[in-house]
Order: sequence, then structure tokens, then C-alpha cells
Amino acid sequence: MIDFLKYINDPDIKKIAENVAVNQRITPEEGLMLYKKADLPLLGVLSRIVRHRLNDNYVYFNRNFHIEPTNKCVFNCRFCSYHKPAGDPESWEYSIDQMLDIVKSFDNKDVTEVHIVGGVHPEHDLHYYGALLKKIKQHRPSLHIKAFSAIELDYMITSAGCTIEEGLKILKDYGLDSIPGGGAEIFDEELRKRICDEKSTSEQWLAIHETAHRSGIPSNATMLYGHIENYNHRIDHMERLRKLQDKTHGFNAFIPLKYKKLNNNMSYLGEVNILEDLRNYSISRIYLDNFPHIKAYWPMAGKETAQLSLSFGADDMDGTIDDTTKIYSMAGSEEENPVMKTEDICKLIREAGFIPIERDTLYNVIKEW
Ligand code: V47
Repeated sequence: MIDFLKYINDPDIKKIAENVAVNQRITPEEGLMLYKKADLPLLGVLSRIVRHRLNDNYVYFNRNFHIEPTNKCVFNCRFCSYHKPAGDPESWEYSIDQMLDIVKSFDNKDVTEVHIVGGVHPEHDLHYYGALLKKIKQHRPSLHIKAFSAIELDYMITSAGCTIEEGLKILKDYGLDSIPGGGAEIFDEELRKRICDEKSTSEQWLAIHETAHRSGIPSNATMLYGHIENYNHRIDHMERLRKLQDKTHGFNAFIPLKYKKLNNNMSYLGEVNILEDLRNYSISRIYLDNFPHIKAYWPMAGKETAQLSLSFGADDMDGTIDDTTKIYSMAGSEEENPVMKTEDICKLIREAGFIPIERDTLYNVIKEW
């Protein structure tokens, strides 16, 4: 067998590579060193070792659609291209019946998940959204409802005068099955002040996910990268997630989200390039050794980058989506109309050398394609 380690000249990087090869967790300092010194081909090999250990040669996807209940938001995050204050002529919201109609429009389709996420509406508390969950479950009990970022949950639960634990239990009883990973942004408190000062703190985000996991509600985690953060901030973010996952094992997937520059207050920053995306996918795969899945969210990353990321640690492509999200097209994603047929996703996965697996939200296998 060819020993790839002999091609690594830097002794520090060689030591890290040896550790990754024998499934030894890397430290924050080593993670930082990978960001600073490891080249892309090596990161490809190391992340491939980890992804193979966890997910063999499989790439997962699901059949889902999104509902975005409103773009009205009490917060004003500087990176957001989507939100409008209530009263703004461009603000809008769906009624519960309109959202139910969206669900009904999928009645004859084999979707398994609805993903619900939107702005933080000033007037809607957990009972309002609970009524929506209940109606969806009454209409289609088998549809998995993955809904509400920790930021929306924090607001809707505290508006109803409940503790997070009580609120999550109530929402679970209404029909909430799992929680998406949004709102994490970047955990460093100084940076958070500069890009999204008003909303839930990092501590609150982590506490909500911890409470959810302890209440039997699994979740995902995101990281917004490629803006004003540096590599220390990214490692700090992943370290906090890795620690929580060691405690609860409630996270399914980690989703790196590249900052997109259109129509928001941080456009002057521009965007990082694809090399940075691939390095970031790889290092997150290596660092988050206790996260079962790394998701390449194609409506944000673009189909080609998402496809390439499969060779750099990502093993999940999210879903077919069916043109039901606008959050990324408004921020300048190349996917203006995010829609992929099942056959298209499978082709993309096969072309990259992997085996497509249709999954449900909790990664139970539905079908090998
Ligand atoms: O929290 C907002 C991000 C997130 C921009 O859990 C931006 O399966 C880049 O969390 N450029 C919401 N990113 C989306 C989200 C998500 C998406 C897909 C799957 C899952 C899941 C969760 O979108 C926000 C924020 O970090 N975001 N604006 C922007 N200009």
C-alpha cells in the first residue's frame, strides 16, 4: 500500500494526518493549523478517511419542500437579504390556511419532510405556530416537520411566557419533529455583536439545542462563514458544537453556509472562493468527528460546488426542495429557482463517484438509487 504520509513535509501537519488516520480526535490548535497550513489535496484525503469511516461511499438526500411563513422580522441581521420590518411595503406573511394549501399542493408527491423557517414575526407566539403544526399533522401525519430556528423558537416561546423546556414540549405535542440548524451564525460574542447584535446569544442558541436534544427533538447546526470571521472563530464555533454533541448526541448534520453578498448590509465584503469552501467542508468533516453528517446545501452552495464538496467530506445534499425557498436566491445564490428532480440529484452524486441514498429526515434509509 502506498503510504500517503511520506508526501507530507511539514512535521506538524504530518502528525495531525497520522492522528486522523487512526481516528484520534484533533485539538483546536491542530484544527487551526489545518486551516493555516494544510493543502487542499491533503484535506481531501483526510476528510475522505473520516467520511468513509462514518458514511462509507454513500451520499444522502431527501425529498422535501420548504415553507417560509413570513419575511417580517423583529431583527435586523446585517448579512440577511430576506427580512423586512412589519409595516414595510415589501413585507408579507402567509396565513395558516395558505401554508396548509402549500402542504396540500404536495399531496400527490412522495415528499417526506417539510422544512419551515422564516423571519421572527412580532406577533406570533408558539400557539399560533403550534396550530399550524397541528393542522399539517392532521392532514398528513407521516410528513416529518422540521421547523423553526432556535432564534424563532426563543422568541415565540418567551412571547408565550414559557420556559424553553415547556415551550419545546408544547411544540412537540403540536407536531414538531426536529429543528433545523439556522441562527447559529458564528458563536464568537464580539463578532455576533457586529453582525447580528439583537438576536439570541450563542449561549441561548446552544441551550435551546441542548434542551431540544434532552426532550427527544433532534436538530442540525449551521455555521455562517466567509464574512468578518477568521479561522480562530470557525474553530471556536465548531469546538462549542463538538462539546455539546459529546454531551447529547442530538445533532444529525452540520451545515456550513457561505456568506452570500447580494441585497444586504455586508455586500462590501464580497464572497470567499470555492477553494475556501472546499477547505472548510474538509476541516469541518475532520474536526466534527462526532457529527454523523456534513450537509452541502446546494441551493446556497450551487449544484457544482455541492457536487465537488462530496469529495471533501460532505455526505448529504439536503433535498429536492421544489423551488420553495427564496432565502438564498435573494442573497445572490446562482440557484435562482432551487429545484432538483430526484434523478438529477442521483446523477450528480453518481458522477462524483458515490452511491445515492434517499433518506428520511432522521437518516433512515428509504431507498438506494
Ligand atoms: O441562519 C442568511 C443563513 C440560515 C445569508 O437544518 C445566509 O437542514 C449566507 O439554517 N448568506 C437559515 N447565509 C438557513 C438554515 C438551513 C438551511 C438549509 C438546511 C438547514 C437544515 C438549515 O441562512 C441563517 C443564516 O445563517 N443566511 N442570510 C446570506 N446572505
